[in-house]
Amino acid sequence: MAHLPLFLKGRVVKGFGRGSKDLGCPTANYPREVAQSLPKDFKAGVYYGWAQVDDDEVRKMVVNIGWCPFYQNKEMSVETHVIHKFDDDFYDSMLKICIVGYLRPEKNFSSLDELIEAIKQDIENASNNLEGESTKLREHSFFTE
Ligand code: ADP
Ligand code: RBF
Ligand code: MG
Repeated sequence: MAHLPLFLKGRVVKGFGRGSKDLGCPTANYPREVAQSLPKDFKAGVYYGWAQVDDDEVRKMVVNIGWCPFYQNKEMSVETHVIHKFDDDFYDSMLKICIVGYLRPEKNFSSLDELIEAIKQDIENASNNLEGESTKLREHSFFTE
């Protein structure tokens, strides 16, 4: 996959307010500038890698980059689900991510349940793939500088 690994950082902003949290999958949204800063030919889809909220520990994540065909967004968005149970929201925190690998293209679904099922599977695949990765990127100076 071209452009990987890819490092991104930015403040967490309010997203679409669709209640992804209620779907069991809150997604920390980046400001539009971050999406606009991606390489022009970056392929939309679901990716996995490492994430860090402020100077917290580096954790596994899945990130959806694209237009969400299920909702037909007008603008490309970058939303990260950190694979960890947080006690509180972290809006306005600095979120750093390192995108390590590609999982699948964005898809349309005929029901919300199918979207939720797909996301659950993504989280499992991401977690498994990251177990097999070397820790080099997780320990990259990007996360400590
Ligand atoms: P929004 O539409 O504002 O993005 P979400 O329902 O997607 O709302 O919730 C996202 C917010 O939930 C994040 O900005 C963050 O503050 C919080 N949050 C809590 N746990 C997580 C997590 N594991 N991954 C991502 N965001 C989380
Ligand atoms: N939206 C889609 O329309 N199609 C998808 O295939 C899709 N896959 C996603 C995979 C993951 C891991 C995550 C976190 C989100 C995905 N979304 C997808 C975006 C989802 O629609 C979005 O998080 C909610 O609409 C909240 O903004
Ligand atoms: Mg969100």
